[in-house]
Amino acid sequence: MIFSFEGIDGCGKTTQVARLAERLEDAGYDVLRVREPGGTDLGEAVRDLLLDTRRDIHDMAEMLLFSAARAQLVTERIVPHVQSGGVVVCDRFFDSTVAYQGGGRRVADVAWLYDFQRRVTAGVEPDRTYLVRVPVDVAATRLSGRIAATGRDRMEHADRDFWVRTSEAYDRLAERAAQRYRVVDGTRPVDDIARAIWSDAKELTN
Ligand code: Z5A
Repeated sequence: MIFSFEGIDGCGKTTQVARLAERLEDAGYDVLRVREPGGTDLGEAVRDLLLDTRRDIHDMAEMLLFSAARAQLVTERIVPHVQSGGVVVCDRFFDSTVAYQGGGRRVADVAWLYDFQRRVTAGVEPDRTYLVRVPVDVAATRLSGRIAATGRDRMEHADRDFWVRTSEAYDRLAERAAQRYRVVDGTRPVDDIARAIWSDAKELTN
């Protein structure tokens, strides 16, 4: 069983990834929690490349780097864990590339990119994806404290239109893959969101 969490930066998905992973562990599941890009030696090195503000990365190269990190993560960690009966909770998965590089950067046709991602993961896809949805300005406000403290990473230098396009791309993905997606209102209190997600996840794992 694979769960993924999606949404624009600052939507609160990492908070919810931790909550769901805890609930699953308490219920006795063997849980692998991973983030993208990252989760493997190669993936963490690619993450450093992608987020480093000193690097000028072409949009197509960016898309391929996110995809390369994902291919490694799927083969090295996700597939073995699922095969041994465990549950995987992903902080982002291939929908991030479709939304950010397809919708935000407009690097390639979204339908083509979606299809390409199925090849990157050799057909592995989440059983459930939670889209934590917040308005772009709410997300920006939430991130402002961290940005003031540590500065923006390379991806966070994009302008507001990029975030709006990315957010809209997520909405289209959630419509297109409605069976897999559940959209949650990320402006609600953390505990309420966690409860709604657990109620759905519990059903799915039973
Ligand atoms: N990216 C891409 O372009 N293509 C891809 O294929 C992939 C990724 C895989 C990864 O950055 C960047 O790479 C990201 C997308 C891009 N870039 N951008 N820009 P990352 O891994 O460093 O970060 P992230 O995944 O985007 O987000 P994050 O920093 O982990 O934040 P979050 O998961 O959205 O939110 P959070 O950490 O749970 O919460 C943010 C703040 O809000 C924090 O202060 C919380 O306490 C607060 N919070 C959380 N929930 C609530 C609620 N419900 N109410 C009020 N406040 C809340």
